[in-house]
Amino acid sequence: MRSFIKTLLLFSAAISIVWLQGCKPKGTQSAVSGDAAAKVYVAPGKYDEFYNFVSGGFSGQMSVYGIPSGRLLRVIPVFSVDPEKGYGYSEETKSMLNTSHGFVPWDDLHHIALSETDGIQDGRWVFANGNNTPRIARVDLKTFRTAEIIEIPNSGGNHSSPFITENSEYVVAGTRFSIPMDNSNGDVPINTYKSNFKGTVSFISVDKTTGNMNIAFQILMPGVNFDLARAGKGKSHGWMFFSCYNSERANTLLEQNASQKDKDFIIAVNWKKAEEYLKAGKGKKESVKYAHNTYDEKKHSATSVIETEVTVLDSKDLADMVYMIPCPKSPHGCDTDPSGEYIVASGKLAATIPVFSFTKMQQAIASKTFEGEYEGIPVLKYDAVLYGEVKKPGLGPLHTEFDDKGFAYTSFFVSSEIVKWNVKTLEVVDRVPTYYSIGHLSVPGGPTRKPWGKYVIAYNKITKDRYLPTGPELAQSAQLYSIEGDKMKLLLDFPTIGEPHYAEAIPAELIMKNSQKIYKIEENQNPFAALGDKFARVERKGNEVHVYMTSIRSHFTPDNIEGVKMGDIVYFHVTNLEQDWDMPHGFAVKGANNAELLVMPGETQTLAWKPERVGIFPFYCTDFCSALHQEMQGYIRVSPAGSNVPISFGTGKTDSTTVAAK
Ligand code: RUQ
Ligand code: CUA
Repeated sequence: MRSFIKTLLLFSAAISIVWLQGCKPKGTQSAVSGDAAAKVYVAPGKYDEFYNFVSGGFSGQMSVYGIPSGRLLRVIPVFSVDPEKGYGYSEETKSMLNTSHGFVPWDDLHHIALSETDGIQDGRWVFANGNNTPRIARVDLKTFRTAEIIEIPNSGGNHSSPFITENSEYVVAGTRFSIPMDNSNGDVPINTYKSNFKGTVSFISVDKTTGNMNIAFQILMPGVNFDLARAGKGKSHGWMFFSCYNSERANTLLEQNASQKDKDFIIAVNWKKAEEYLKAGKGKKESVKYAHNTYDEKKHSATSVIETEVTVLDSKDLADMVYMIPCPKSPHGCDTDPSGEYIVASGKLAATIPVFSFTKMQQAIASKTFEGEYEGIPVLKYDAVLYGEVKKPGLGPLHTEFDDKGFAYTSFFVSSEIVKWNVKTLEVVDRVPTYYSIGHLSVPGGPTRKPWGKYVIAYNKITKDRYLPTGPELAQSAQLYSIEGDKMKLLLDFPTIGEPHYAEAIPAELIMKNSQKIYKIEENQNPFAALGDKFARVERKGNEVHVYMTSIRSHFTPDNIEGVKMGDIVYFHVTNLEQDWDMPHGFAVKGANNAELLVMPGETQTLAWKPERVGIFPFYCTDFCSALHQEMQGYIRVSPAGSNVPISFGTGKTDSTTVAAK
């Protein structure tokens, strides 16, 4: 995608020069009609109709917007540390970012998948991929917090991920880079790519009740690059469709070398068949290493386990499990329509959009209408599977979403537009410009069996002149269009966090009713909790000093602490005793090489601090919690190593029980 993007950026640079010379798409301003403001206006105190979960790209986070207002509601830390929330900094959350490579505090989050039941969004979880160090995360939509992260072995660049099946049986991940398998000798010349490098697609099961993920199996694939995917639905439930590029299997200058062939592939995987093979013991257990991190909502802490085995099914040995469909020029998006009959492949360098038919694919498989084999996998005849082509739709098609009225919406990077077409007749019925260079797009419920329709949102790669300039880097931008009428209508621009890729939108009522307000103090099982002021204390264990601290409006207990010495590590275990919605307390101490804690009502979080000098160190609450928030503060005294200051602590003690250091 990178080098492709580069090529396209050259294109679009040329296009933007044209713009600068006065050929700006017509109506940059006038594209917005008179009633647009009323359509996106959500009065103060009123709620938006949809939540929009937007990937943060290289920010590694996910952000949540209200639609139609475009108001930012929350940034959920997923793969990157977040000092604002203490995520990845508190002792309880550090393990969430553990991997087989150790602590990895950043990633590149591209795709969002909301959980589904019967092919309809159910509002329970949202999944996201870590592109760089292959991982999938699950965010719990009761708390809007990352609940689990699983690393994916035998993978490099987890781009084709995560894509969810109709009943959330699996979240599925395809490797972008083919690589030597983890259990092989990876120390091989790069130019032995064709013999040593392989691809995999991973099926990660999702527990129906808890949402817990497990790698059920991987399928070993030829060494191509997997780009995107979609699950079948309805009649095609049980199948997964992946787009791939680099069928040339080039290992250098892919920009040219992976664009040699006229066609790459959509790879169709019959995962029900794969399940049969798995049951029949056809999988091979391979030793690998990957981290599996889960956050316990009762203990308020994460644990990381390193798993050591994965079951692999080989696509070339197991018949009737994997088929390839030729697809013009470097397909990117691969999307299935709400009925599950049509598979839309967007070849980013192609001039048409091929639409494949699931029924025809089944017939072609039954009649063995193959045009050959690719690495031992049958290749179906293009014409035998093709339903039809959308002719001259635009330049650089990337992704397609669907509405509830039989229309598809495809994003075009190079020609900067959204094109609406009829899924049955393949006729283009409308097009609107985007500002500028759209990547993904999202219709509420667009990837499911039941799109909610109403809007399409564009996530653009380039912003240029849309907002006040902010130096060399500009906010990337989303644009909201109404799709209620025959014509798409631009309603609103709103800036986004990081670089948005895919996003999903869901009716707010499916999530808000389940939203958690507090952590119940009586359910707090954090081993370091102090469940009341009377349990607040300071204990020394060798060179560790454990401060069991409570916070409630507007003081800490204890707020005066002495007896810490140089060489000690101090653990502040802060329990927020509040049981009111929206009443977090923060905690920060001067000089900490760390971040703050932001502790939710009823929760316990721990900050580790290694003082690096002798003296008095103030600490305070960082979250404005009451009129006396500024009074919510305290001191901790650090004495030289070997001094005889005993541990002492208190709140509201004015007569000193402590002694001066000698
Ligand atoms: S990709 S702009 Cu990383 Cu989803 Cu298509
Ligand atoms: Cu607690 Cu401010």
